[in-house]
Amino acid sequence: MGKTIIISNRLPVQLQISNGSITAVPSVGGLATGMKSVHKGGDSLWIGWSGLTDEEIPNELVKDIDKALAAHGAAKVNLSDKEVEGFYYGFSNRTIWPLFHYFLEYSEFELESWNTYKTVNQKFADAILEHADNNDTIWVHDYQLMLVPQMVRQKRLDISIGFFLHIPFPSFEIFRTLPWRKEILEGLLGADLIGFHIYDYERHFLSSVRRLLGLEVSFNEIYLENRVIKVDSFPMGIDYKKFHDAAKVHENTDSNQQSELQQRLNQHKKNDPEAKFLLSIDRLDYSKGIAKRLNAFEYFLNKYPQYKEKVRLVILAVPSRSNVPQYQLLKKEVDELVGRINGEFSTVSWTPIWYFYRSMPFENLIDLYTSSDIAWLTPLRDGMNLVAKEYIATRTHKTGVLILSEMAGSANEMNEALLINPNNFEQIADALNEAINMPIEEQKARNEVLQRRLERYNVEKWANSFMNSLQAQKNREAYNISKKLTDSLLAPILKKFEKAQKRLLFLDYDGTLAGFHVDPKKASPDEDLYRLLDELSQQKNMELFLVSGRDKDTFEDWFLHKKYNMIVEHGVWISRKGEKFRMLENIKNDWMENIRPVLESFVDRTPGSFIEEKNYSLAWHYRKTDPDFGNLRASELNTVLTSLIANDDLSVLNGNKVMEIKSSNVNKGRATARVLGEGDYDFVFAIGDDWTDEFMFQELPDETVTVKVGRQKTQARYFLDSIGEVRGLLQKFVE
Ligand code: GDG
Repeated sequence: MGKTIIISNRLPVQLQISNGSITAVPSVGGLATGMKSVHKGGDSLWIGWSGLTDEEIPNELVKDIDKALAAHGAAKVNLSDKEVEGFYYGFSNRTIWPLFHYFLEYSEFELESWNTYKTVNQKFADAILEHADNNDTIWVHDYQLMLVPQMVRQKRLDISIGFFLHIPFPSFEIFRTLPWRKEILEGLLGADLIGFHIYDYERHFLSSVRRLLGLEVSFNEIYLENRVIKVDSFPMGIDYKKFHDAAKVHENTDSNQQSELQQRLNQHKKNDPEAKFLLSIDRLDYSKGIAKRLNAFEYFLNKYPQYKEKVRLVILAVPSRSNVPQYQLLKKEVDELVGRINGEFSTVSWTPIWYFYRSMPFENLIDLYTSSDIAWLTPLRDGMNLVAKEYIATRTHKTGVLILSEMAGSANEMNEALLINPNNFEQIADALNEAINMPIEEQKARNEVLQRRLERYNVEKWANSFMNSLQAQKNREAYNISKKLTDSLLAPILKKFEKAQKRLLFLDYDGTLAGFHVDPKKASPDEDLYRLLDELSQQKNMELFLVSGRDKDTFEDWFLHKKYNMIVEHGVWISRKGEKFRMLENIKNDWMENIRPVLESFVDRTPGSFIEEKNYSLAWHYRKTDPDFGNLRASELNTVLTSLIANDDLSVLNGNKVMEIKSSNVNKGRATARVLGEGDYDFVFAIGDDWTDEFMFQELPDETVTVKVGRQKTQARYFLDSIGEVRGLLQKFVE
């Protein structure tokens, strides 16, 4: 097994330069801890920016820095002041961050910072390429590096790449406003596995992929020409043990050994044992809803005045991105709000809000968590929110109440918390009241469940389950029954073909020999295809059949003059060597009168869809409709039809963006097996791309060479990735 390469904007170590020498100190952030099990020893490398720009690093220290980083299994990407400005403060934090958190009005679309984002992403990709071998596994983190997967993929087709997004992926309606939306999606699609915190983000992403790139998505898989990408949700956990153990140590520390902060907190508790501490901890970021929370606090104090002098709100706001104007404005707003509310409600013995604008050491964080009766977290949008999880982990006696915004990803797994809508002040005030009065037994019952879950699905589990899923994706091809028809697998087949006395070829048309067109009538054969089919069908000892679901008139137009053998309408009609079509199966079409109005009602309600009328079947096409809506309507139609046709000999075929209703007696499998039975063939070959071709793969005898176009599940023995590859293969039969 190869090594693992982790890539994130920042390295998990902090560089400190003092007195001309350099030290690298590991950082303690969630990601660094979470990745511990993945980033271990000599078989892993972490690539990222060191936090110092080119201008800040003295020339004579460059080598020392590399050495210091290497000791932590890390390598740096060099960035200039200007690059950090355009890439990090610019595109990442003035375009993507606000947009992905639904702050459309804060999102700036600047061509120059987009260009810097591309340049810097390329730098990260180059750093990976410099270190990566083909059997390595690459894990790219977060919104700053969304183009990296594709940049690496271009150079290394077979390398395994995973991507995890730590922030929300917005709904299509928001995402579509980004001028470079396609480039971002294509960048991400370089990965084999794309992970999100929760299913909603996954669903939004898949919807954008379908609508903006028009790619085929089936459940949580995206089908590209030559690869399948898996999309899944992996809710990030915390290092539960670290927080829980720290809280236990804290509990057993003598009061005179405790931090100054803790001693002050104790003092306040002693003065008024009934008073409650409410805590909120966030980076000072507009997505965290700090200003709204302050307004809600004011609302609460007015609605429940009995809590004046009885509750204290402790706000720890960690400085963040202070180069970005929106953050400077927010700082001002929060300063003013705290001042105004404290001015309005303070008494000589009580200040309602304690506001800390700074970062605190871990020890003080634990002081705050363990001393607070209620954690009150109200992000307007938050990918996950780890603070909520950390608070619960430190509650060693299982007391304490968590009030959490339903807009945080963590709300999905923390149903036992009091979940609120951060815009609903009435609800928030009532939740605070409920939390203050919640019986101890209820607090314990809720936290018991929460703790068990957090302990089980901790951050290490998160990292491992992502890596396992990435590995499984890599192995997928190996386990697939259907194998890619490579040159080495093809060689013995060609030999058999050459030696054969009588060959029979069944070729599906749409999606196999020719591409799809929104208007099926326009997908007519090109000159190259005619030439290829001419050469094939004129070979000695060769019977070639085009096998299609298409109507006989179209195939008559396109191919009758060529005298190719044809089976159309899934096996209703057959024509050999230019003869007129005759019926292969004796079937009725009187049912069509009843079914047509049903389809028409779906056409009326589904813009872009239409009915294709064949002699013995009806097809409802929805390739031109909005993809999500089309799929929805298709499953609705399926339900309606299934109940309608229960007693007739009819079946519904779900093809590629088409649903076809036809007699159950007819399918490509039955038709081809019949043809096969009429001769004595020693080489049989069948190829097709969709569900209707599976009938051939099933019915034809085992020794048939069956080939599926595309990587969806199939009964075929082999698969090819594209129409180009199909034609290449047929060309080899000619040669
Ligand atoms: C992004 C997404 C997603 C905070 N103040 C101090 C301090 N912290 C630590 C907390 C916690 C972390 O910082 C904050 O994590 P969050 O998850 O709450 O938020 P973001 O920073 O916005 O993180 C978020 C996360 O990525 C992971 O995927 O959950 O949605 O926005 O661990 O403890 N630590 C110390 N001093 C502080 O003053 N030592």
